[in-house]
Amino acid sequence: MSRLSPPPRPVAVRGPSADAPPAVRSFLIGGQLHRPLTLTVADLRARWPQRHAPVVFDCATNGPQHHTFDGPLLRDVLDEAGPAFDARRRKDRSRFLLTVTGGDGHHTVLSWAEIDADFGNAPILLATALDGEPLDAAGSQLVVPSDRCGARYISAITRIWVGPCPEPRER
Ligand SMILES: Nc1nc2c(c(=O)[nH]1)N[C@H]1C(S)=C(S)[C@@H](COP(=O)(O)O)O[C@H]1N2
Ligand SMILES: [Mo]
Repeated sequence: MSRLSPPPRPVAVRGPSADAPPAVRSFLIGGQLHRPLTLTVADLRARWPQRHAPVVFDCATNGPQHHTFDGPLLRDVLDEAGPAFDARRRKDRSRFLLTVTGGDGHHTVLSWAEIDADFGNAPILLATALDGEPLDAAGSQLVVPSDRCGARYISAITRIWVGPCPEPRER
């Protein structure tokens, strides 16, 4: 064993991205769609009309949260992706589901009917800004103004899946 201690490590270890611009997060919209999409927050801002939503939601651990969000309607974005249902048939649309997944794996389920103008017509957003701060680096966040609780406000969205509910069968 050497009595010499190992040479000190360099104090400031600069990663390869130290001088690079922050990574631009993109997320996937896939599933049973005619036109799957890969989008950034900048795309969400540039390609669809923006809504503004002051919201309050309750968190089981932190209590009530007050925020404002900006961003397009989830329905408008998904309309461009083209879910593989017959858009003229309400019963066909009413069988579709969505999952929204965050960067930490937290994910939630919505039904198509929640956002469909013929059913729940909920103004659910894909946020481009939180309290006026752009979400380009953090990633988009799901905004569910009609929810009392914050658990579906999925942040750092990485993936949205759209597809039909499997046909229920008797055991
Ligand atoms: N990706 C991701 N999004 C999430 C969560 C999470 O754990 N992961 N927690 C949810 C919950 S429980 C709440 S109340 C809201 C707000 O949480 P925050 O106050 O910690 O931001 O974010 C929601 N979005
Ligand atoms: Mo929460």
